[in-house]
Amino acid sequence: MTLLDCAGKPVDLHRPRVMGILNITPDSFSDGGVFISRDAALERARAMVAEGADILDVGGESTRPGARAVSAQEELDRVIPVIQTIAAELGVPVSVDTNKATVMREAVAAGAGMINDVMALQDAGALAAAAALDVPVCLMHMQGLPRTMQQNPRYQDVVAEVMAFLQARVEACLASGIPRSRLLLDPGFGFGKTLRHNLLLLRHLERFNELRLPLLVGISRKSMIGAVLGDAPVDQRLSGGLACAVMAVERGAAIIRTHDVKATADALCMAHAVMKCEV
Ligand code: 9MG
Repeated sequence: MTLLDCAGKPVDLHRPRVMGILNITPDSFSDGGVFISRDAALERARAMVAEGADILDVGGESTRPGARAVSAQEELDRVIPVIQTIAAELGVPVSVDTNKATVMREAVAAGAGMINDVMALQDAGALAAAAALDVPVCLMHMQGLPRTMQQNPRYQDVVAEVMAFLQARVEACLASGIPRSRLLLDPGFGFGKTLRHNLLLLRHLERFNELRLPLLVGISRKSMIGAVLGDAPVDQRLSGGLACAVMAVERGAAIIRTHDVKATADALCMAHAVMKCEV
């Protein structure tokens, strides 16, 4: 499966694609808790598209370790006006980053063409909501919940366990009427994983190809990069993120979710040129 139909906006996965992150959350912008306006979000979205974003992922609830949950209404108030505006004005598909059934429905009605769910449709009503919406869904693995997930993550074999979880979620989707052609998988870097778990997942990412679904990977600016680079602060993690992005596409990742669109698009373009060059 190499073509995603995101509500009429196709994404061809014959080459690695870039998903730009547009977080509409107070802790995502250093603005003292004031949400970005619709205009500012549109400007940022336009800039990411100009830099090479193939999809924009709009989220209204932070999933960082320790983040507090927000109500569905709060999330709707944050994301719906932004999705309406950018879906109407820009040619690229908009993905909604949510685990709530109501937000999925309203976001798709507002123009979103994809669902990115870090809870892999496990929340109440999410499977049924996604089944009723004709858009691709990214199922991500997480051990625990964002508030506590980094307290003591444990696995016997992280790669096998994450794969088994994703396979079980694929089966749940199929049983609910979501076809394979609408599914993507994500091992969930940083979600209930130690540094070693994250490194093992990236090193062995090609094993996930056994599940025969497109892989989405998000490592951009995450703490695993900071840890490897000697406590590098968030604004010093770009090179590490690019190295991880290239390793991920070499191992089969189809989409890289990132804050740093231009640099990632260039790195993936270079990696793809090397990967497709044959004697
Ligand atoms: C919302 N979000 C934050 N990190 C993410 C990741 O690694 N993957 C996906 N699919 N979503 C993420």
